[in-house]
Amino acid sequence: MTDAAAVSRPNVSLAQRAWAIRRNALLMGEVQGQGYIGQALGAADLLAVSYFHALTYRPNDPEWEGRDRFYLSIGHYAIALYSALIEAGVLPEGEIPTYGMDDSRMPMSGMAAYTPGMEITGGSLGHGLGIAVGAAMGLKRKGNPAFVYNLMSDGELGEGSTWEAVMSAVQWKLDNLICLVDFNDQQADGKTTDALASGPQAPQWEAFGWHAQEVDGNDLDALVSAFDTARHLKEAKPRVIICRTKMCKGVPFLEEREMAHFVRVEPEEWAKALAILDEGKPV
Ligand SMILES: Cc1ncc(C[n+]2csc(CCOP(=O)(O)OP(=O)(O)O)c2C)c(N)n1
Ligand SMILES: [Mg+2]
Repeated sequence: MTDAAAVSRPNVSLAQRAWAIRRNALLMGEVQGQGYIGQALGAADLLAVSYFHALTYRPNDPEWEGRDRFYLSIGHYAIALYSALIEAGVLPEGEIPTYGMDDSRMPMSGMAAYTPGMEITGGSLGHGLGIAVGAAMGLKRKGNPAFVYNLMSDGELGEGSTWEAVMSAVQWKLDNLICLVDFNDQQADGKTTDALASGPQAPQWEAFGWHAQEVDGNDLDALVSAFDTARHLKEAKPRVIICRTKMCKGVPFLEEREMAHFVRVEPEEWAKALAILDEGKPV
C-alpha cells in the first residue's frame, strides 16, 4: 500500500480505521517491548473519527495552510498519533520498526521538529490548550477557516494553565477551537477521579462558557455525532468533547491491568495481543 493510498480508500469504515490504528500501535509497542499502549488503544476510536471523519488535510502536504490543525498536548500519546498518521498516509508504514529508536522520526514522546503531522511538541503537560488558543486566534485573524483540535488528557485537567486557556478561549470567542479530552480516569500512578476532576465534567466547562459534550469515547457513532455537533455549532464559543475511554480497549487481557499508564508486555504476549485484535477485525 502506498502511503497516500491509505486515506484514499473510500470503502474503509471507521471501525476498520480504528482497528488499523490499534494494530499499528501494537506493532510499535512490540518494537520496544513496552510503552503507552493503553493510551493508543483507548484513544484509537476518537483518532479514527478525527482523521477519517472530521479533519480536513492533505496527506502528502502536511503543512498545507488550509489544513485543520491537530495538536497533541500529551506528548506521551505520540504512539497513538503516529498510528493514526500512518493509517492516514502522512507517515510511512515502513517506519514502524524504527519506533523509539535513535534517529527515528517517531520518538516515544512527540517532537514537532521532525515528524510530519506532529504540529506541536507536547509532553510538558498543560500547555497544548494554551498553544491551541493562540493558533486559533491567529487563524481567525488571517481569515483562515481551519479548525484547531487539541487532544489533551484528564491528568491535564489538574494543571492551572489549562484553565487559563479555557478562560481566554471564551474571551476571544474561539468558535474554531475544538478540545478533545481523553478521560480514561488514569493519570500515571492513580485514578484521575481520586486526584482532581471528580464529578461530571461538562457542567464545569459550560460554567466557563464553553459548549461541552460528554460521550463514550469508544463508541464511534457517538463520537461522529459529537464531532458533527462541535463543528457545525453556530454559537461563537469554543467547544469541548469529553471522551470517556477505556485504556487498552480492544485487548481484554490488557484492559484488566489496573495501572496501564506505561504498559510492559512480555515478548510472547505481543503475539497474543495481535492475534486477539486480528480475530476481531471488522469486515
Ligand atoms: C508538567 C508535567 N508534569 C508532570 C509530567 C509527568 N507526567 C507524564 S504523563 C503524566 C500523567 C498525566 O495524566 P494523563 O495524561 O491523564 O495520564 P495517562 O492517562 O496517560 O495515564 C505525568 C504526571 C509531565 N509530563 N509534565
Ligand atoms: Mg489520563
